[in-house]
Amino acid sequence: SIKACLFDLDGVLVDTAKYHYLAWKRLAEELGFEFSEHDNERLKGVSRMASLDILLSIGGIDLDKATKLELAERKNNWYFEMITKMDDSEILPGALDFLKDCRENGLKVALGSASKNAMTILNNTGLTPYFDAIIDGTRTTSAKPDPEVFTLGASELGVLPEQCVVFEDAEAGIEAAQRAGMRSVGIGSPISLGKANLVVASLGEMTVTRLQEIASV
Ligand code: B16
Ligand code: MG
Repeated sequence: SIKACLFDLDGVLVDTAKYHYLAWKRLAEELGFEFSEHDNERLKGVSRMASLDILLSIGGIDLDKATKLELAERKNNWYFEMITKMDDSEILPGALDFLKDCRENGLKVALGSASKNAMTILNNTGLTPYFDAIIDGTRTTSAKPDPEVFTLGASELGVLPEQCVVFEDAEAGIEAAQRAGMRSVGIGSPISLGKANLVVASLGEMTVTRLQEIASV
């Protein structure tokens, strides 16, 4: 049976994509090109430096490593300024209730995020106490679709991969779950997340009962 739930952060528990977008857009404008919300979809779930590479390819700009590190840091400073103002009103619909439901039913809960800013976001939204383990971008060396973030989460919780369900909004995250040998629930559209065991529009559609149903497939 299912013993643990592993949650992605951006797009599953909170919507920080809008802040990432504003900060990347500002950087693009300073570099002299437009960056649309449609372009921003390509950055979801992707690490900071990989995101910058995608952004620069959209602008047709080639830069050396040192300049790229400097630009990534500037983007992050703008982003950080925005997330320090976050509060619990920015938790996505159904997320808090489902986290509580998990804990009340004795399930272990972990975070599996690519973000190096995860702790700031969890603390500002008051979500930190809901987690038994927190694996974020400061603790991993390989990005999703590599399974590292989830494998580490399961081992820290003391559960087996087949006892875990991963909640993800990004295709790369669903692939990471599969490579880790875990079941997955996609949050968003069945078109892009079709490989998940179940796809829901938001965590508002999830219950622990529904979770155990996934375990039988
Ligand atoms: P940072 P997740 C990801 O969070 C975001 O979806 C992605 O857009 C971002 O580039 C990445 O974190 C790194 O974030 O710059 O804060 O380290 O979806 O894995 O929770
Ligand atoms: Mg995400």
